[in-house]
Amino acid sequence: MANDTLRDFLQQLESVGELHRVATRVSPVLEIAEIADRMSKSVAPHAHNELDQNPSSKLGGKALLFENVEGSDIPVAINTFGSYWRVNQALGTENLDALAARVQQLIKPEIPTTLLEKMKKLPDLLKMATYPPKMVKTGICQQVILEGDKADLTRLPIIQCWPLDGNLKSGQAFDSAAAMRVSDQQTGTGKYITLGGIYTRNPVDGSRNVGMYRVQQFGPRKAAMHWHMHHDGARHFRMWQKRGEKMPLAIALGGPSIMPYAATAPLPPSVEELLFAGFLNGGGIELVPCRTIDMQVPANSEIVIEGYVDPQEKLLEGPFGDHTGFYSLADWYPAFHVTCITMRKDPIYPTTIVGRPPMEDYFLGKATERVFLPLLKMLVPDIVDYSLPMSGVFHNCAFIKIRKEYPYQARRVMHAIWGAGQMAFTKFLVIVDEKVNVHHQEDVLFHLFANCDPERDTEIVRGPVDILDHASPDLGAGSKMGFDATEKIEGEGRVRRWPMEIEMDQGTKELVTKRWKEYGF
Ligand SMILES: Cc1cc2nc3c(=O)[nH]c(=O)nc-3n(C[C@H](O)[C@H](O)[C@H](O)COP(=O)(O)O)c2cc1C
Ligand SMILES: [Mn+2]
Repeated sequence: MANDTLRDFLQQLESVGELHRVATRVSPVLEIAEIADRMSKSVAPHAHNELDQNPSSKLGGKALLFENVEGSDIPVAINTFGSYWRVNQALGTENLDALAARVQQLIKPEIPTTLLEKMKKLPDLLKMATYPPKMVKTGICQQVILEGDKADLTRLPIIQCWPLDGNLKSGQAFDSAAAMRVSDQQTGTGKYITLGGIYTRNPVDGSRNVGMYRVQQFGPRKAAMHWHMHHDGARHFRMWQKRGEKMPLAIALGGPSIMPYAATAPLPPSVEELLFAGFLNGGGIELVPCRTIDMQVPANSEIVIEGYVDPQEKLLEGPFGDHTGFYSLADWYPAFHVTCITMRKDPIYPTTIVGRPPMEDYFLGKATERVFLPLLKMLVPDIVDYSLPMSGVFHNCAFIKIRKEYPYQARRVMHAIWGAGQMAFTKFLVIVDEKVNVHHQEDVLFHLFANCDPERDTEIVRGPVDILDHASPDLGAGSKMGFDATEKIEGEGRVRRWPMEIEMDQGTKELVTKRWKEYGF
C-alpha cells in the first residue's frame, strides 16, 4: 500500500536521500519554479531516453521541500513524482508493469461476448475487485478550520510558474478586446494551484469525480477553474449550470500518495477515481465530509479548499505556461468562490510546474501509459504495446506496436484509437510492426521514414483534438494524422516486393562476440 499522507511520503523519500530540503528563503513567484525546472532537467538529455523505464531509476532530480517561502508559513513540496522510482513509491508498487498486470487480472475474469458488454462491465468489475472509500467522521485535514474572512487563499504559498502566467497584456489572451475590457478586480494573479484534486459530484446520480485541473487565484476568495470541455469536471459543471444551481467543489491538496495520480488517470466517466485509487492502493480511501458544502474529501489531505462554482460567472483565465512547452492562451472559465479552507496543523503545500519536458508530469504520464495498456488492449486487441514519447507531450503523438495479420489493419487501429477515451485526441499516430521497439524513438522514426509512402500510407481525419493544441484551426477541433509504418502487404494499394531488413546471422554474431578480444580491441 502506498503512503497515507503527503508527510509520510516525503519522509519515505527523505529516508533514502530522495528529498532535498531548501532552508533558505525563496520566493513563490518564479524562483521555486526555476529551481524545480533545473532539478527536472538536471540529467543529460540522453539519460532520459525512453528506453530507461527502469523502476529504480532516479533520473529526474530529487523531490524538493522549500521550508521558508516568502509570504506564507507553509512549506512547499514540488517534484515529488518526478522519477520512475518516486512514481512507483507513490503508487505503492515495485514497478509499473506489476501494476498493469493487476489491471489485466481485473478485466480477465469474465469474458463477455462483445466489446460493448466488456466496457459496460468495467465499473462493476472495478467495484467487485476494489475497496470503496470509507467514510470517517474526523480527519487531520480539519485540524484547522478557516471560515469567513480567514478563508483566504493568499495564506497559501501558491506559486507562479512562468513569467507571463496570468498576464493578459502579454498578447497571450485569445480575445485581446476582452482582455482590455476586464477590470482590475476581475484580473487574475499569476499564481496557480497546480497539484490539487478537484472533487465534484454529478447532480443527477450523485457519482463523484476527481480530476487534476489547474486553478488560477484571483482574489483572496476567488479563483478560476481550468477544466477542459472534454473532461468530467466540465461535464459535471454543464449539468449544474443547466439546473441553474451553484456547483459545490472542493480542492484537496496532499492526502494519500495515490490520489494525485488517480486524479490524472484517464478513466471513463462511469468509473470513479476514488474506486480506482482504492483498487491501486489495496485499501479504501478515507473520506470526511466537508464543512460548508455537500462533498467528501480525503481525511488525510494537508489542505482542503471548499467552495462553489457560480453557473453564471466567467473569468478570463490564463495565460499559463503549459505542459506543451507553450503558453495556453487566456480564455473564459467558470469562477470558483471559496467558502472555507481547512488544513492539518503544520501543513505542507504540494505543487508542480509543467512546461517543456522532461518535467515531473512526464512520469505521471508514463504511469498512465503502463497502467492503461491492458485497457487499451481490451478496446483494440491488435495492440501489443505503445509509447507516448516525451517529444509528443502525451496528446501530440503515440507510437503503437501491432501484430499485423491482414491488409489495412494499421488503419483499423488508428480509427479505433481515435475513438478511445482520451487517446482519441492523439494528433499523430505511428503504427509499427511487432519487431520495432516503441520505447526507442530512433527505432520508430527509422521505420516511419523507411516504410511509409506518404501518399499511400498516411491517413488524415478530422475530429476533436486536445484543447491545448495551438496548431489546430479551431479550439479543440482539427485534424489528426496516422502513419502506417508497418511492412506493406498485398491488398494495401500498390505495393512492390518488400525488402528484408538487414540483420547479421546469429552464428556470426556469436562467433565475433567470442573472438572479440582476439581482434585486439
Ligand atoms: C500536472 C497536470 C496538470 C493538469 N492540468 C489540467 C488542467 O488544468 N485542466 C484539465 O482539464 N486537465 C488537466 N490535466 C489532465 C487531467 O487531469 C486528466 O486528463 C484527467 O484524466 C482528467 O480527469 P477527468 O477525466 O475525470 O476529467 C492535468 C494533468 C496533469 C498531470
Ligand atoms: Mn473522471
